[in-house]
Order: sequence, then structure tokens, then C-alpha cells
Amino acid sequence: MKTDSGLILVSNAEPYAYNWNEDDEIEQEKLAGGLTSAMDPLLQEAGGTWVAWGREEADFEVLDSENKVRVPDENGYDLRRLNLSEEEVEEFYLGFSNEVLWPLSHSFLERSNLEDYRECERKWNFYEEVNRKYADAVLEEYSGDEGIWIHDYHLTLVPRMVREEYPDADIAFFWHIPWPSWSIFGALPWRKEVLKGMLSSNFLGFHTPSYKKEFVSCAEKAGLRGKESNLEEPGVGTTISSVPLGIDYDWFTSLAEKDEFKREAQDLRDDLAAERIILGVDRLDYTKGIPQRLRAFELFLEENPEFQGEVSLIQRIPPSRTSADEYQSTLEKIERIVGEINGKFGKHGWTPVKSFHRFLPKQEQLIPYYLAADVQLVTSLCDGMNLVSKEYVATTDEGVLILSEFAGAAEELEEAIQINPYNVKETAQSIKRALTMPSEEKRERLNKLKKKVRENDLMNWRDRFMEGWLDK
Ligand code: GDG
Repeated sequence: MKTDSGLILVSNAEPYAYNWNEDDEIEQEKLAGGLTSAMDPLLQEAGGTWVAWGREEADFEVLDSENKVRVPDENGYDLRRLNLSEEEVEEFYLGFSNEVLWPLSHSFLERSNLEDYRECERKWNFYEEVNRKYADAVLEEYSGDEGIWIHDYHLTLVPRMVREEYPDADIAFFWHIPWPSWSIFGALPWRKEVLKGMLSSNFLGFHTPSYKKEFVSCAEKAGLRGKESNLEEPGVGTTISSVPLGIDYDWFTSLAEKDEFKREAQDLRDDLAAERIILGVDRLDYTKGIPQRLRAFELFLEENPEFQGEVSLIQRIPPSRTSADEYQSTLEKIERIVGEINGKFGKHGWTPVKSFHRFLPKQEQLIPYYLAADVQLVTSLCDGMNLVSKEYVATTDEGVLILSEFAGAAEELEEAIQINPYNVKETAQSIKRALTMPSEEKRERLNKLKKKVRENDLMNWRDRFMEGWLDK
């Protein structure tokens, strides 16, 4: 990788959005999401250009004649925005990416709408078209020297499209979500196109060895065998690697020391009138297993009445951009269960479950929640990595992490209490175990977890990714 010449980073999600405020002024907002929160500090340090879709009201008001704006300020990097039509958003983004590839990758084959071939094909055609738009924007930015780093499932065809124009381009691709087995992925009518697209990269990264293994097996089953696959490609071989994403550990620990956040954490506790707090933080998505988590908490309260009035569950659910129907039905389901639990157990000013749906404009606003929580409960049914579990480990002083074995983070964070989120009874028992865990055991587990999260932090991940890419 030619690091000296900077990076062209490509993702569907943009790191910053612009909106009008009440005074009719344009305001910059940093956006949520695992990908953007991980990559933004890296690009601020390395410099370069980030190509992404501009989706907010004032996004195009702030651009120069080359469709770029510097973010977060003059000392930052260039953000080049792509405009997608309503139809492209519907078919490429909500359609093929989020209604076909997302569920398929999370092994929810039945949710992937593949039974209607014609409809899927229409979405696929848009997917190809929009990938072409991204590739064209990259080609306009490319001077022949930069490393091109493409992210995630929306853009699998871009590496091949760039490679066709520049056979020697240095291209890396990182896949942020799980990679499923062939019995699931093989169902995709365009499986070969997706695989060939990704295999046109020089370096291809996944979060865990298991996803990498499944990917290689899919490539083999599709007749594209690892390095040899590129013999029919214009590029050279592809190195496939597992490089688990980390967080900016020091940033979280330094914020955890701030008095203002400690005070806010105390306010949260006081507001809930609860002695102990369990926390969940997840985008509104069916893969996060929020209903299972709520049912587990309900069962825990039922089976352990001594904890009623003592323990509350705070569930933060920042919105995600899925189709309106999907969003609504997931939200309704969650709200119904929250209502049931609060109706059944709530008393004397104590609220068993408090759910917040507002997206917090600054990520650091999550710190008081992490500090207030005695237990963090992660019940993803399937999750590429799950950064919030690592953020909690970095921030908390004496908390316990309960972690789904189906989150990529579980392969690293072995000292968490690991659960099968579908086994609600087991999760309920784990909540009790976490709340009654002796201090010494808590400390021991947390120290080991902190060590891992610190050692494999964001900078280390970046270096390991770059090393793998450079070694090509
Ligand atoms: C995908 C994969 C993979 C949360 N609420 C707010 C907020 N957040 C931040 C958290 C965290 C990020 O969003 C969420 O990251 P996760 O990794 O937990 O989950 P996904 O969004 O599903 O991310 C996932 C990830 O990509 C990276 O590869 O780990 O498996 O699904 O950083 O702190 N940030 C702000 N306000 C909020 O209200 N500002």
C-alpha cells in the first residue's frame, strides 16, 4: 500500500451530516454507527478523501465545486458526497443492501426477500448502478498513488470496477458484518458477482477467523479459489485476513475520568430510583435481539422478586435507516414488551425498563450511561463485532459484561459472561449471576477484558490492517 499518498476511503455511510437548525443556520452533526465512529479518527490522522452518500437536508449546501467539504473542520480531511435519487435509495440502499444482503449475511435467509426473484433482480440492477456511481467518484479522485479502502456490504462491486480501470490499483476491502455459511450465502442468485467484486481487492479483511473461513469456503464453492480467483481478474492475488476491529480505548478511559460524566451517571441512577442498572445500547435492528433481552429481564424480575424495585434496565435504541415498515414493526414490538414489563412490575416511582430512542449527537454522551451501568447486556442474535461491548469494557470501573456468543466480539472477549440470546432462561440467570458476582471475580474478569480491548484498540487494528495490506 502506498501510504505516503494518503487514502481514499469509500463507504455508504457518511461520517458527518449537515442540517438546518432552528435559527436557519447549517449545523454539522457527527453520525452514529460502528463504521463511521471507527474510521473517522483514522482519516483525521492519515488525511485523504472520504467518498460517501450525502443524505441529510443541508449536505449539498456546504459542498465546493468538486462536491467536497472539509470535515470536521479545516484541519480535517475531504468528504466527497454522492447524491442518490429517491429510487436509488429505495432500491439500492433499503432494497438490495438492507433487505437482501444484510439479512442474508446475518443468516436470516427467510427475511432476505429472495423468494421474489423479479423484485430482487430489479434491486440488484440498482445495486450495480449505484456501485458504478461510487466507482466513478473514486476514479475521479484517484491520482494513481493512493490506497483505496472500501467498506462494507453496500459496495462489494466497487473493487472490481476500479480494478478494471486501474489494474495496479492498491485496493483493500473491510467487511463489517458477519459472513454466513455457503448454505445461506449460496442462495444469492448474484453470489458470484459479489464474490468476484470483493476478490478484486488486494487485501480483504473480516472481523473474525470464523467469518474469514466461511468466506473462503464460499469462494471455493463458487469456483473462485482464493488467490487463484484473481487469475481471471486484472489484479494480483487477494490476501484474506481476520482483523478484529477495536475502539479508541484511551479516548473512552479519559472521558470516564471526567467529573461531569460521573455526575451525569449519578443523575441517571437518581432519576430511575434504582440501586442497580443494566444497560443495552443498540441500533433499532432485529439482529440485536432486543425483544429477547427484554424477555430475559422480565423473567429475571419474575424469578427474583427481591430485585424488584432495585434494578432497572436502560435500553438506548438509536434509530437506523431501514424501511419504514421494518422500523415500525421492530419498534412496536419493543414498545409493547416494555409496556408489558412496566405495567406488570412498576411501583413507587421505580421504572423497571426505560427505553430512549433519541440519537445522541455526540458519542461521548454515552459515557454517563456506561458509567452508571452495573451490567451491560448484549444479546445480539448475530453481530459482526459489536463495538458497544468494547466501549463498555473500556469505560466501566467495576461492571460486568454479558455478551451474546453470536457477536464477533465474543471470540475475543472470553471473560464476559457469554450467553445464547435465544435461551432467555439462561440470560435471566446470567443477569442474576452478574448482579451477585463477588467483587474479586468481577475485577479479575474486567482486568482481563480491559487488557484485550486496550491491546487491540483502534490504532492497533489500523496498523495491523495496514501491515496486512502493505505486505501484499
Ligand atoms: C456495524 C456492525 C460492527 C450508539 N448509540 C449512539 C452512538 N452509538 C455508537 C456506539 C458504537 C456504534 O454506534 C455502534 O456500533 P456497533 O458495533 O455496536 O453496531 P452497528 O452500528 O450495528 O455496527 C457491528 C460495526 O459495524 C463495526 O464494524 O461492530 O457488528 O453491525 O460505536 O458508541 N453514537 C452516538 N449517539 C448514539 O446515540 N453519537
